Amino acid sequence: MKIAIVCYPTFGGSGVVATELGLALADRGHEVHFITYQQPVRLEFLNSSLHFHEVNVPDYPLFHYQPYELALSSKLVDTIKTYGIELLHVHYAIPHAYAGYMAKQMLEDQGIDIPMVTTLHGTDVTLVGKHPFYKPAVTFSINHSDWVTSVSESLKEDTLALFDVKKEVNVIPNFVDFSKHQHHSENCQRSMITQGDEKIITHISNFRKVKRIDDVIEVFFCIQQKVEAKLIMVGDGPERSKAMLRCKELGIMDKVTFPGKSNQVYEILCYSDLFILPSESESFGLAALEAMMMRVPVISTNVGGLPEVNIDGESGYLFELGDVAGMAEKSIALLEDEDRLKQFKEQAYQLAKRYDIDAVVAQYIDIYHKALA
Ligand code: GMT
Repeated sequence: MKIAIVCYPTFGGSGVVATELGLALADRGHEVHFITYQQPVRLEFLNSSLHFHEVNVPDYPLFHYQPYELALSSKLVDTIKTYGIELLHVHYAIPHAYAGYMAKQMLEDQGIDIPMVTTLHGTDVTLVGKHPFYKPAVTFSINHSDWVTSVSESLKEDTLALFDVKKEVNVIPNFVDFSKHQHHSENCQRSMITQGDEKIITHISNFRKVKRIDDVIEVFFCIQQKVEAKLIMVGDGPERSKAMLRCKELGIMDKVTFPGKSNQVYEILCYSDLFILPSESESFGLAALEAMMMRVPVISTNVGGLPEVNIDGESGYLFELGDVAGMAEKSIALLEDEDRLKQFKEQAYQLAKRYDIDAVVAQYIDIYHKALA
């Protein structure tokens, strides 16, 4: 199949899933064309099966806002025609499903029928999409997609509750590629971060408000009072400088590192003992799944799709939103009990296997065949 993928090219979960899916499709003999404003971060190389087409938005002083959707839909029409693309898969409804629908209409006008699959990732529904300014356009785009997928049962329920959806929403979860990252589990460079017996706690996110970065810091503050530990805060975003300030106020800056956006996520997870994700909303929690694949137990809230991924008492623990004391108490108990920690690490790894790439990519391919039929 010749497939066009539209996604955000950044470190965000939806961009990572879209890129890893495209790479997996190319591995399985399909021709994949990424269409976005920048080469996706995980798309390191291009070849005859993997193409990247940049969407340029020319600056024009008349426009207060430059029309990205317009440029994207024109680029889609052009690329789909030039390469004979058979199917369009858009990740994140805003504005991709909307631009995709426009491209479909323009192509239909020229006698070309291209099916569109829309994957909903989370904030395109739960935070941004439901805003009255966007809701009519998001509802329309979902209802005019040929096939719709969501990354968890929880996101499907939210979508059906928040929008007047006339389409079936198919759950296809996020995934991880065990074979690709197996080598990251060997020879962990723990001495890069600690010389002693300190435990290593990790958080990875885009540092948006929804991630409750303050809670990560507060939980760690309690942990380090009882257990020798270090905290690694991977990623960047609006809450990062506030988090650094809070660490200074609490006098723990020497125990916390902020490496920023990193391509070494798996290397860091390799030597991590615990992963903290106290999000206010999380449609799936790809970062938690990646941690589990790397044998890192997860301390998370029980919101959104997180209880589908992180199994309470097995791969980690789940807490009510904002229960910092509870998170700290269970983290300390786990970190102080070497045998239990070892058992949780193994259980996290085994539970992550439910989301191995092969089974999940097969579900997408199945949807593509149905869309083409
Ligand atoms: O987590 C983010 O804020 C980024 C966001 C995105 O769209 O890039 O992630 C969402 O999609 C991921 C991939 O499907 C999910 O694993 C994340 O849980 C989801 N984030 C939220 O719902 C907050």
